Amino acid sequence: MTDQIEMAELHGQPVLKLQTPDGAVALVSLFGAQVLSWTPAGGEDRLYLSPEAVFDGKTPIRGGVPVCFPQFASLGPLPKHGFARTQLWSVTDTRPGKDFTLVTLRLLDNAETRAEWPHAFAAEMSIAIGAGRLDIELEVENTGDAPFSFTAALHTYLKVKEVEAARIAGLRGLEYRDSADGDTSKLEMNDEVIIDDEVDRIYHGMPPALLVHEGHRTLGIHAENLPDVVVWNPWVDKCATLADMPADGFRRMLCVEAAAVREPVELAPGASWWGRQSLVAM
Ligand code: TA6
Repeated sequence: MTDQIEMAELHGQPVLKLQTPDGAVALVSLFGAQVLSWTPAGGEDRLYLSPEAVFDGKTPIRGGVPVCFPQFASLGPLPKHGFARTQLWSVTDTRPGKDFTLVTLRLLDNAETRAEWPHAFAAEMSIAIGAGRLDIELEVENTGDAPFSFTAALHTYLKVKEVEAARIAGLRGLEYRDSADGDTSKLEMNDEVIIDDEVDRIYHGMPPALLVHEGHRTLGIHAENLPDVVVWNPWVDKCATLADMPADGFRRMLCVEAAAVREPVELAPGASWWGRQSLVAM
């Protein structure tokens, strides 16, 4: 393609390898339009990809940034997290810049998606890396003649050295739905959220500055049009039920996901919507 964007394979599945002139690298799977790896210039991979992830072109890939669309989790009639993560997307644009590299992938409704969700749509994922940042944008257009609604999330698996040492700052004062405690509604009272047990929460409100600290590293998360934040770690027992995670996998990951969940996005015929998540390595 170009020397900044190449087609490659990972475990037999097609991926795009993006590089910037200053040395940032990302891998994007065509299956799911899923970023699998992101290494800022001069840094280490900031995304967790399970060493036991399945690459068979059918099973959702455990790690990176799965795209949940048109349904988040099991909050609706569709299979968990919707079908975007198990569809093959096509590459529609590749843009190598002086200080960025961008690719765009597209998914159109087809017989499989219509069997689950009877709507005409065009979805695009634009993924861009710069020296220290990863920007992911999901755009959805209603190409049919009836309105539809959906929920969505960019289900980001952050890679951590030891999850108990990570601290999430910026959530204080937000109301959240605690899915690990019977979907009860709670208020976050802590300046920093730490993970020392199973956590499965949907925070309502994306703070202007959401930071994940771990040792000397910090990651900034910024989102537009994705007004919720999901925080998930399965901890010991749930992790043991996940066939594609090693027993200690929960210690190496922390999902912090920009999402649109509480208020489904409503799209009239011909209308479109976009939501963006940016990760900035500090
Ligand atoms: O984002 C949190 C969540 O909805 C959790 O409830 C958890 O099950 C996770 O997603 C992973 O889902 P998956 O279908 O990929 O195993």
